[in-house]
Amino acid sequence: EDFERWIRGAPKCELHLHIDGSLQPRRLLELAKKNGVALPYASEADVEAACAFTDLQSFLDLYYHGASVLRTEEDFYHLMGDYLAVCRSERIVHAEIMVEPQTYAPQGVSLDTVMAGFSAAIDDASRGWGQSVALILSFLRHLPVAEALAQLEAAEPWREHFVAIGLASAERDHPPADFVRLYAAARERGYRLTAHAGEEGPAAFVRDALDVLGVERIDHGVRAVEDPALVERLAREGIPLTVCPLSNVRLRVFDRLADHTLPQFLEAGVAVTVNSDDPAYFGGYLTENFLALHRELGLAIPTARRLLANAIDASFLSSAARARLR
Ligand code: ES4
Ligand code: ZN
Repeated sequence: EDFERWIRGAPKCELHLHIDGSLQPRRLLELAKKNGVALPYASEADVEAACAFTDLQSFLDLYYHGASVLRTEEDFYHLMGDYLAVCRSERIVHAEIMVEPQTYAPQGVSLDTVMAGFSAAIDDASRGWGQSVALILSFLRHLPVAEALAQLEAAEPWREHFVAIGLASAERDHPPADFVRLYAAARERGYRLTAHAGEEGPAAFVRDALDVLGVERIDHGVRAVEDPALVERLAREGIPLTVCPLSNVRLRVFDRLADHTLPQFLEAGVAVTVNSDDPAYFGGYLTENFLALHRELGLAIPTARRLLANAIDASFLSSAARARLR
């Protein structure tokens, strides 16, 4: 009761959110109808029933199918606007949001269409209630590095909107080393660097994301526990992990939240943060992730305060902007 009231009111940062993962079932069905995209779901309940995933790939199949309903600038405006309205109501004062242009390319949707809609929604939220947003240009690792490099080039007209690059999608068979050239090019252009690693992939992928790609923070990283020396290194070097508890349970990284290794990382002094990943598909936004940790792992207010502070420190904001959030 106390915890719930406190976490709802506390200012929070979200560092790991795929904008397509915030596509709500109601909006998905509405856009599918409007744009004439056939979906095997007739109701919101049908979509929710399809969210019983067996692994990352079974989720990604639905996720990319879902994102294929987005076609016009207005569609992208609503997608971003819906999520930023959640930020306002949940007191997520700063959000770092992954945008994945390669997801829309098969439908022939240009980056100009995508970014015109997203940037208009962000302008409205920032002028409307002072919402703070940073975008992360995220690449799909199941596609060739040459395509990612071409997309990085194509994003140049929108360069000022992106603070960092990221790497998402199927981790198995797509190791960090495949993307050395992408990360070198992005570093040269002044992007901050993050990547998914150690979600379904092994601890070695976390190490390679650090040593081969040079990332500053790790998305997920939970399988780093399999290598105690690596956990110690994450703590020593202050490498943050953007952990997504409800995502990990839905994608069967852990059978139950009670099995989650977040407490071990905290105990080891790793800068863990809590995030929602794909909240429309995984059963809850950021607040719900904290509430689930409270219920299933006994997360209490002092530790949750540490997690919230970690997220401010781990953000890609300037030091002045981070100081204002503290
Ligand atoms: C993702 Cl949970 C997760 N893992 C990897 N890639 C993703 N894209 C969207 N959600
Ligand atoms: Zn993710």
